[in-house]
Amino acid sequence: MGEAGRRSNGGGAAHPDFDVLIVGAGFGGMYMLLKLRELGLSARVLETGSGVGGTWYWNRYPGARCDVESMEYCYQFSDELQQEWNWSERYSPQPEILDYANHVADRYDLRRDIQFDTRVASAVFHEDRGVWVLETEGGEQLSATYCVMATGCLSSANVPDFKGLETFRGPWYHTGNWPHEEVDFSGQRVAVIGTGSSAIQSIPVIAEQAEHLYVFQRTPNYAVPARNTPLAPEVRDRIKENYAELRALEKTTRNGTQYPINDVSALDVSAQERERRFQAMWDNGGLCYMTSFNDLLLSREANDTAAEFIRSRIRETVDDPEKAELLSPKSVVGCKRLCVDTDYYKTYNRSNVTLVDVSQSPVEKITADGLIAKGDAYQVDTIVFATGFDAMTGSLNRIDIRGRGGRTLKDKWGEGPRTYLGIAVAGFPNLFTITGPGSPSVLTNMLPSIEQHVEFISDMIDYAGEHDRRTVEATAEAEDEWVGHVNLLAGKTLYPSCNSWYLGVNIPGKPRVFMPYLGYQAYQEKCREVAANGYEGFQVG
Ligand code: N01
Repeated sequence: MGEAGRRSNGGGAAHPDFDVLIVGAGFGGMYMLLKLRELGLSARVLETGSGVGGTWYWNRYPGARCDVESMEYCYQFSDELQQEWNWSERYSPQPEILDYANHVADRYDLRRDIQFDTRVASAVFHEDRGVWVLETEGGEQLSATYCVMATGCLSSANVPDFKGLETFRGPWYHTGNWPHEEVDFSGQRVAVIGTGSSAIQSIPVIAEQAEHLYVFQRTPNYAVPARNTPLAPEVRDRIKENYAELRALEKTTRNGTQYPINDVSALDVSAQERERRFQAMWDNGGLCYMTSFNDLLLSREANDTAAEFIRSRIRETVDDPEKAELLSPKSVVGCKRLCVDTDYYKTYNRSNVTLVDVSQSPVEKITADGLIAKGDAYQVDTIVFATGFDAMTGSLNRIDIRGRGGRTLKDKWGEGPRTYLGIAVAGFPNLFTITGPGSPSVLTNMLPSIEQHVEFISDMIDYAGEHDRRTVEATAEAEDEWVGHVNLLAGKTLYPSCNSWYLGVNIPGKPRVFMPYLGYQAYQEKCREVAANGYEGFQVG
């Protein structure tokens, strides 16, 4: 048991209420709670929703499923848990992932330390007492030595400021904040705004139900087929028998999945070999398409070959050449997160689907019974905003977080997020972020990245307790160096070349900074080194 645990008995005036407060009961918050319990520490999780699951609790839109394969997108900290759970499809649908999250919560009796229906409004570090005081929107105050933000990377839904939205008579929904009741589009005219991953998953399903679907596309996106299929029990059992090997392999790849990159330049092989390789990845399905060659995100010329392969598939699939052209992106493939689809492009062959190109002039306004774009009125019964998220920093910035000297995190991050390892922020002692900006997070399989962060943070808290220290804080030097390193790596790639949410460009006024860290293995190695050197770069005081 760590020293912090031994000291805490909750509630007294001189003592904080808990050793640790955790914000968010998604996969990060749940595992954090479990690890802290193992250390004998007292912890409480504060969660806005009425249940566990985080992103999978909120993103209930039709067709929502994970774009990482089920057998990989799950916890690996317990072999019993891995062995007892049976995924039914290659890519799990959202309801099954939510069932899994609930199963984990039941199995480890997590709910007794989770306070649901509680949104945290502020988190303030009291320097005199060395404690964090969190205040909920309901006015409740809770204190703890440590505060862990498990608030998710894509949790702050973005509904752009469309003129006239308040006048719309019908219902409207955001994919990232979907109702818990089933939404039935039968016989309705529906507008979907946006063509990112969420739209690409939901459009084919909505089109099957709706009387007419209008898709408002500002920028086309690249999508590769998922090739989703039921998981045959013998396939699942074979993976389970070899889970240790699969997990070991994942630790060696660029994004923490089973697909190693083909370490050859796309430009060093013949056109035939290139085509063969792209076709093989296309036939396999999923995000592994970007592993076809090692320079797809380093060389524009190499990238063009991968992009053109997808454009050819779009032209083959979409009957109307004009529509096919509109649906064909011209940007760098993979610069925005690649989308994984089931029948997305084919959906545009349906007579009840209209593609509205708003690339040159935006949706002008929303009226009582529809939308106006390019001077034309579109009458619709329902609007679906598939307009994305204020990614990586949004869910942190909407909490009033104050560190030393009362400085707000929002102010500190005014020019873009600054962290050490995506885990800690100088000036904000004992505050940790799970998969925060500056860590590989969204560029990897999130589950292993979450587990690695949780284990790093719990080990560090335990280390501080064992050494009878009460504060753990990133030094300004370590933070500066890390921020410089994150930017340097991003600058060597094609990632900064498009307007992606990785850069924050989708949110008006947000500084253009590439937020995730590029290099899953190098990152893990760095974290191991930092820990082995007594948490180098942190002041444990
Ligand atoms: O959001 P996005 P998303 N007028 O930001 C458009 C993860 N995810 O929810 O590109 C008109 O990608 C915007 O247009 P543009 C995944 O990591 C995972 O789809 O800015 N259009 C774009 O087309 C993903 O990358 C899964 O020009 C407007 C769209 O809205 C991330 O979440 C499933 C507009 C937003 O696309 C975000 O995906 C789903 C406006 N004013 C999502 N404003 C998994 O499988 C925005 N748009 C795990």
